[in-house]
Amino acid sequence: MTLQLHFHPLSSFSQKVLIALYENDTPFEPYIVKFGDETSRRDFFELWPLGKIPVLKDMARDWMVPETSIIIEYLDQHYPGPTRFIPTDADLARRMRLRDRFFDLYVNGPMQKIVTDRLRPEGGHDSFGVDEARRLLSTALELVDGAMGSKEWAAGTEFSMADCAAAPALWYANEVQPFADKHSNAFAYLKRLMARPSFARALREAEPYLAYFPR
Ligand SMILES: N[C@@H](CCC(=O)N[C@@H](CS)C(=O)NCC(=O)O)C(=O)O
Repeated sequence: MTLQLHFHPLSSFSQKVLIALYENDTPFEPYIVKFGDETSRRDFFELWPLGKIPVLKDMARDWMVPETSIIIEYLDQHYPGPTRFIPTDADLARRMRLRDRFFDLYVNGPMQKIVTDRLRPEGGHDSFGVDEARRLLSTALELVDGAMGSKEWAAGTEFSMADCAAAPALWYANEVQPFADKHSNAFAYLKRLMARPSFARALREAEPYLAYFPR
């Protein structure tokens, strides 16, 4: 098969790319990266020394593509389908990219900080960093709530790359800092994302691994 995705079903950034692939029924060969398995870990670090999943490999074009936003732009350019992820208008595209960055950096980022701190060994916790992450996440959720009162999707009326970023980021954020009561617009947006078949499928596929999520 032309496309290979190196990923893990539980990983929020992997889900961001899975949504893009499932939106357009883009065929790909799945390679699950198991960081706890020495061989799998070594193989993946050989492919991408930074060790961040997911990574897309395009065997037909001989390209290795890391970084979720770059992967989705690559898919949009070389494997387009009915759902387009980048608006054609340059100003709208830039605004959409800002939202994609927002969800990656200010929702997914602090959410990951909170989750990964739970996995640290006794004595290795970073409570200052976690408090800071919680404050950043609260501000970000407040901004999402304000923005989503009048919009269906992050960039307006069309589903885009920013929604691929938002879906797993908000889903996991709601696990670590439930926001249904405080931010009803943001929560209604999360519900719309969860009803989207592409994200519903990614969530279903993550279910068998949820026991590994540190609650
Ligand atoms: N900026 C990267 C972030 C990817 C990322 O942080 N992936 C996490 C999983 S959700 C990861 O690989 N974590 C493993 C680690 O940091 O050791 C992207 O957009 O692809």
